[in-house]
Amino acid sequence: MSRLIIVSNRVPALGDGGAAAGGLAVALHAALEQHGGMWFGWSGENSGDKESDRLQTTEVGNITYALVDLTKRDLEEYYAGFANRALWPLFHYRLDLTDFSRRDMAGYFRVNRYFARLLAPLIRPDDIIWVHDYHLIPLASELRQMGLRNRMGFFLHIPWPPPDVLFALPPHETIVRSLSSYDLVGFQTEFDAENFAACLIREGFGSRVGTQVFDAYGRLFGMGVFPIGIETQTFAELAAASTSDVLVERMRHSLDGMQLLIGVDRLDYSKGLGERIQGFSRYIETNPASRGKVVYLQVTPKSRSEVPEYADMQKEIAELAGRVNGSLGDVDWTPIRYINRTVKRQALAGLYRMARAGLVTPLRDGMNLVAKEFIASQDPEDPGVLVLSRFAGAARELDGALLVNPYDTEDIATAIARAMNMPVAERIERWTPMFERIDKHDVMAWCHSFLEALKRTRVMARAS
Ligand code: ADQ
Repeated sequence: MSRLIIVSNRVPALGDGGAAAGGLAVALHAALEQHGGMWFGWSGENSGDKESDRLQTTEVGNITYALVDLTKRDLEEYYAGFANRALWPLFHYRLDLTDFSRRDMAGYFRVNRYFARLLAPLIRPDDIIWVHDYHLIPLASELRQMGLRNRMGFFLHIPWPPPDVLFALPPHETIVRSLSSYDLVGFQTEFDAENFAACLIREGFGSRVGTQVFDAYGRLFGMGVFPIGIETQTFAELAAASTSDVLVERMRHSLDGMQLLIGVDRLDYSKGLGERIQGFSRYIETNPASRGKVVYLQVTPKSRSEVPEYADMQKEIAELAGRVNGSLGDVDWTPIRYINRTVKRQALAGLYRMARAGLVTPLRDGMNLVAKEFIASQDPEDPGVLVLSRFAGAARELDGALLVNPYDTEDIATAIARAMNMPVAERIERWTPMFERIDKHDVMAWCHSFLEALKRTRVMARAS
């Protein structure tokens, strides 16, 4: 069997099967164990001004971890710069937040070339290479220029924008051309795949030569839709066993019979936190009977604090939650509990299960795993209701959720009211098919289907 080479910007902690890093890491570890192979990426270390070509390799069973440090400049330009201040906002349709620095752009391509230079000598001719996410789009074209002919796949975890948004990015053609160097490019939803095809075709960069096959820049390559899943059974089991968790017990005790609404998101402008808090506030204003009866818990670890937009938002959201509590709360009732910390998976599963409603209202999201984790964690006899943004990839699959427009405060408020008053029979009817779906299409199935498609793609591309 061919070895599998996984390349991602961050590599999860070694040797724990990825358990600490969540479902995606667990699934990729399982695939690596099955094939044998290597996980290559940034070590997470900043080497300051010191450039080094030193690879840190560790063997754990049949998996090699190959990590590289990046310099302060590399991190500023490649990671905090082009990846997180140009590609991330633009791919989430936020042209207003996109920074088109040419210096960062050059750094992004330079670091991809550097990764390729270190990776290429480690690759054997029949290895299969699977590259993850927007940080590493140019990797395959760099490897091809170094003469590698391996099967290479790419999966984009975030949305792909429509042509008019993408074309605002100065190097948009280089980005599209880079993707044509892969044999298979995978997206989360049909919408993303359609947007990508439209970008390719509208500017004449390439043409469709089969339902899922494109001809561009002298290469045939496949495209596919692979909605990512979670470890559904693990979450369901953790949730069912969570009554013994200390944090979950403390939460239950503190609720003292009040109903819980929950939101769990990294602190990121794509997650729609401000709009969600406004929607909750509107719900309380328009449903006076809910005062003193409900609590909204928002668990939000800080992320990417080195990017200025994130530091600003940190302040904005904390102030907004404080203002709503100040104007709506009472001496014995704080409507919003806003906490900036990570929570262990068992506790998270228990909190999801305790909640009458899960609020997942991103302005734009590739998939959104929290939506699926919330569904997986529910009590089948008394499930909570998912209030879900129509602009999350998960909305394509979770059709028993109450779908909302996350920009519309009234819509969020109305959906919360509906969720809080929904009879148990309707909750079960909505929840059951959603659970069955995410159980069948879990993260292991996702990983398997991408790899199977990647193994088939070249044969298909040649034949068409
Ligand atoms: P993210 O933008 O990080 O992922 P999401 O899919 O919601 O978004 O995943 C977040 C993960 O972090 C979840 O597993 C969640 O449980 C965890 N998490 C969040 N807050 C936490 C907290 N306070 N404590 C502990 N854990 C917490 C990107 C894309 C998504 C896509 C994923 C996977 O932006 O659209 O779904 O990749 O492809």
